[in-house]
Amino acid sequence: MECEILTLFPRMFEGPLDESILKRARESGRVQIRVHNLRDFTHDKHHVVDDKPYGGGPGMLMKPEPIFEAVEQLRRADSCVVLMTPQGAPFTQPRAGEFAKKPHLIVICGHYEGVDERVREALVDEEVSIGDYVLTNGALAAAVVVDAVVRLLPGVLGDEHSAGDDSFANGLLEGPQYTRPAEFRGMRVPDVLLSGDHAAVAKWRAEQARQRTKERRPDLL
Ligand code: JD8
Repeated sequence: MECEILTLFPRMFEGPLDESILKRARESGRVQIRVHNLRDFTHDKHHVVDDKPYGGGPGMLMKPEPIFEAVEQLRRADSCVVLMTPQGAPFTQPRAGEFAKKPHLIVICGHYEGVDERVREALVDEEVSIGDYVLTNGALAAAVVVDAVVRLLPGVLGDEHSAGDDSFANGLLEGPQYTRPAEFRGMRVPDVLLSGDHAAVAKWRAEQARQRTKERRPDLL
């Protein structure tokens, strides 16, 4: 997969995309992620990317020209153009799976109070939001989307932890998990996990997952 990120704050992506599994995915060539500064797509002397909203109101909007310039320069016939916005459809695991099938993603991070509506009308295929809380801009949201998508690409996760085992992959939360020691400060690991009975372990885990989901996220059942 190839992925272009359009932002006014390219450095906000340096940490998240350069560590751990995403770092290995990039180094192995399974994904190419390029972060572009929208300011580089301006032509005026002061590289202006924002302007006041018509009709008045607080704050500034992103001007359409730099975003159009960037998308028109980067897009191909097979591109999917995604806009991060609080008004977008909820970004969910099924949606991550759909994005993972696209050969080319262009993710536009909004900034300021948002983007000129003509960006949506003319350029954007999908508008998504990562949740019902207010971020200062779309950059961290875009990093979340890219993380969730890249780990689903073939070969990115080793088979030690395949994406099939995840919470949400089966629509349930994961139950409790333990590692050594078998007793820690008087707290024991459940006997079934030490029993070596794989069928009993699977049954226990399924029960625990269901119970935890019922308690914490009944909306998922
Ligand atoms: C894009 C600007 C901030 C939004 C005024 C200042 C996503 N789940 C999410 N929460 N917030 C965002 C998000 C916030 C953004 C932008 C995404 C661009 N802002 C603005 C409107 C109200 N603040 C998001 N995805």
